Amino acid sequence: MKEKLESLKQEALEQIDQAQTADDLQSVRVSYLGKKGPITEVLRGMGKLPAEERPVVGELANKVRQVIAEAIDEKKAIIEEKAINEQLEKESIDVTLPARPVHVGGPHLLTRMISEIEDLFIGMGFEVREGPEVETDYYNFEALNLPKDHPARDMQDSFYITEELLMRTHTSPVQARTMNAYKGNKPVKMICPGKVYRRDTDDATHSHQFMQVEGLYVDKNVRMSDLKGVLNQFAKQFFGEEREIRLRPSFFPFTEPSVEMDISCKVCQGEGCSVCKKTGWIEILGGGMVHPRVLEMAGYDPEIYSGFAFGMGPERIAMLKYGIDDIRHFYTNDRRFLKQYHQA
Ligand code: 2U9
Repeated sequence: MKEKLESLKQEALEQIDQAQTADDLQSVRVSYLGKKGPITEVLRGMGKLPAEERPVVGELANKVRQVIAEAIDEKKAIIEEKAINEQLEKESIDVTLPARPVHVGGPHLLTRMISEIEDLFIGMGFEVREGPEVETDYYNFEALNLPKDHPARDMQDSFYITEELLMRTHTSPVQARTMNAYKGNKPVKMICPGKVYRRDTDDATHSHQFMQVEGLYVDKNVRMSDLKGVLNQFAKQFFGEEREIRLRPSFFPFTEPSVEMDISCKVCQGEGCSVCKKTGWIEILGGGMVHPRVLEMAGYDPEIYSGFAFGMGPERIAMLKYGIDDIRHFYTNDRRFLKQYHQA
């Protein structure tokens, strides 16, 4: 019996030694130490042994069982460690590889233009206000001296939602709403940047949706010279100290008199070139003294109050500043275009 146990032990240790996987070990465990295994069988058959041999064989069988179990546990730890090492080897990271580029976004060129314009006007005491993009016919047209029969109200020119509601065609309703809210008895000094909508066919210089920044200053004794001073300050700070401005007579229904402002051409210093169409001047905005009827409709007495207003298109300004030849670049989001104007 002793020899049998001894040879079982040797056999099991050899198989443990040869085991490659946790499964191999498990089958060794089942076949040698399981309920139907040879050691259990020896223990079961002890009853047939002479009484004096029983404790010796019993002790030996338990010892063999213990040796095999310990050998299995030891080998199991070795196999597990090997598996972990193999996995670590497989998953190791080459820290010397160059990192994948991270594409960092930044404010859109138009967003930057608008914040620069805002900063300059805030510096001159203007506040920034915003308003709804879906407007009533009253605030978009009527309150701005564009009566029912005015050609600008043609259904073909604006995106109407109902007879009374449309996508605003300019940001001027924000100014009209602000004056109304101030109830005709306090000064208004504001600019309003935002999106506007017109039913146009998109091409290099037209877009059915574009941006505007408009300004309004209403107070007692506001004059045309104040408009000229503010716009001159803006033009010099935005385009460069060396730029000159000039005002030309123009017409808008909401201002009287109305003007358009040009800046001297940077490319030819006023000599005349292809950029300024040989005039030496480039048009950048429109403005004028708020029409007395507009003041009146908003609750301001035109005998006491006067004001100036102006409007500009940030796309046009950016196109002039950076020589961009197509307004659609602002809206098609081609990263090759956008990233040229990224600023950290
Ligand atoms: C109120 C009264 C008057 C706003 C004005 C302009 C002249 C103007 C255009 C320039 C290019 C818009 O971006 S653009 O298409 N705007 O020329 N805008 S005066 O006048 C107002 C506004 C509100 C209550």
